[in-house]
Amino acid sequence: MILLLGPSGSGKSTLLKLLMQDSKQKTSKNDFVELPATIPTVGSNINNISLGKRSHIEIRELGGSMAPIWKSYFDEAKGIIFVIDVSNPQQISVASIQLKEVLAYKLPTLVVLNKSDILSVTSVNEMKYLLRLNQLFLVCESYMSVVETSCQDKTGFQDIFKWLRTF
Ligand SMILES: Nc1nc2c(ncn2[C@@H]2O[C@H](COP(=O)(O)OP(=O)(O)OP(=O)(O)O)[C@@H](O)[C@H]2O)c(=O)[nH]1
Ligand SMILES: [Mg+2]
Repeated sequence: MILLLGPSGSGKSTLLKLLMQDSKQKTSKNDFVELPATIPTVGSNINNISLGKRSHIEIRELGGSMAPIWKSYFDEAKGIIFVIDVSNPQQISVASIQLKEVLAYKLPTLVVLNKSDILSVTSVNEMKYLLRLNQLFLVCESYMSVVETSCQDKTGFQDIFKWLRTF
């Protein structure tokens, strides 16, 4: 089981829905998609993602509002996808603190810089700087990967599938 974590509204449920759709029927990058409707996740949201050749992986989203009890799920997890909304500078300090807590578990972790399609006053590079991603990478390089994504045009989706196939 892979845990899908990150602050409220960063796009976890949206990503999960679209990954599931993509794993069923092949759509290509830059197919501009209408984002599926989501509501804030209360509790958790579990889905099986097919990875082809009869293999699949279970992904469990825990809503951002459940952050105080995320840690009770870490024992069962093989890896973590941590989703950050890079268009939201107001949430960056929360995201940064949560990410450090998550990385302390030393599980394979994919940091997803989502909503890269939205032009914000703070650029994606500035967000990376504010998250101290380079410094974190120096310490956590052996188990941490980073990908920029957009659920709007599926940027980065192939990299997420590639990471999932390493389990
Ligand atoms: N433009 C844009 N909007 C996105 C993207 N990903 C998600 N959204 C929107 O962001 C909002 C929140 O998305 P959710 O997937 O519900 O967020 P969540 O992380 O599951 O939130 P919680 O369950 O409350 O923790 C929705 O309106 C989505 O349509 C993206 O890549 N680009
Ligand atoms: Mg959700």
